[in-house]
Amino acid sequence: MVLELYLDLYSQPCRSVFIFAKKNKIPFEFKKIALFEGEQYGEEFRKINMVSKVPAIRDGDFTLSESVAILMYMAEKFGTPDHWYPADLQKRARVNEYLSWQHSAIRMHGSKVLWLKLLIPLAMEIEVPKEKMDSAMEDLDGSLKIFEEKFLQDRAFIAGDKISIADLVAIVEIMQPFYAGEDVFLGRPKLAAWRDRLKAEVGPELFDEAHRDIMLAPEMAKNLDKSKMAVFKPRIVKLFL
Ligand SMILES: N[C@@H](CCC(=O)N[C@@H](CS)C(=O)NCC(=O)O)C(=O)O
Repeated sequence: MVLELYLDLYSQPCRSVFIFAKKNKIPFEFKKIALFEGEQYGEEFRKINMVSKVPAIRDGDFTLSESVAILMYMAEKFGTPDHWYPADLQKRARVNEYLSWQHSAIRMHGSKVLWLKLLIPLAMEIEVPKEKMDSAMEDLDGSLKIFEEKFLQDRAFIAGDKISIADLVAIVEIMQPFYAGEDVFLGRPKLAAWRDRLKAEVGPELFDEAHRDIMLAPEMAKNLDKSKMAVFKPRIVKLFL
């Protein structure tokens, strides 16, 4: 049975899993879980991931959620080139360090900007107070500064001169506010050069294929059937407003 990947490419952790699997020619079946259609809450998907979140995978009778765990599982199971998740103790620790930090930093701050800038005002039709947006941008700026100064420094990639799963996890999150209309690369030449190196390494076609949905997020947010957001509204308002 081929590996099943349950994904929606609007979701940033799904994009890292998708890019990694495709780049490494891991055979898989793409099982789309349309988040804005609420498909994550269906009984069938709950059997794969009872917390109703993507990405998730099924490998025979084994299921797994959490993008970081999935990336590590695929790297180990399919024996991908060492640089993705290096065996060297300290290089691996460098990758793990970033993966441990990002959840409550770049991930949280980048997706908050997307929700405040696009989905809350356009898809939920709730006005976002300016101070909320300013504060979200301040948090994102702070995380990006740490990313450049601590995690990237003068290296080509997070773990050194080769790309790793940490870089994939980072870029997909950073593209979220970018496609919401915040040019986070402007005035950050180091970050922009890293993005360009990463895109060249992954391959621009694959990079763009993974980002095709989120690239069109502003249009999607405008045209989305507003009733579909009702299921997310209480949680999103509590989290971000
Ligand atoms: N920590 C998880 C986060 C997964 C997650 O939050 N997925 C979101 C999309 S980015 C989701 O499926 N949300 C659906 C929902 O909450 O209804 C990971 O890295 O995989």
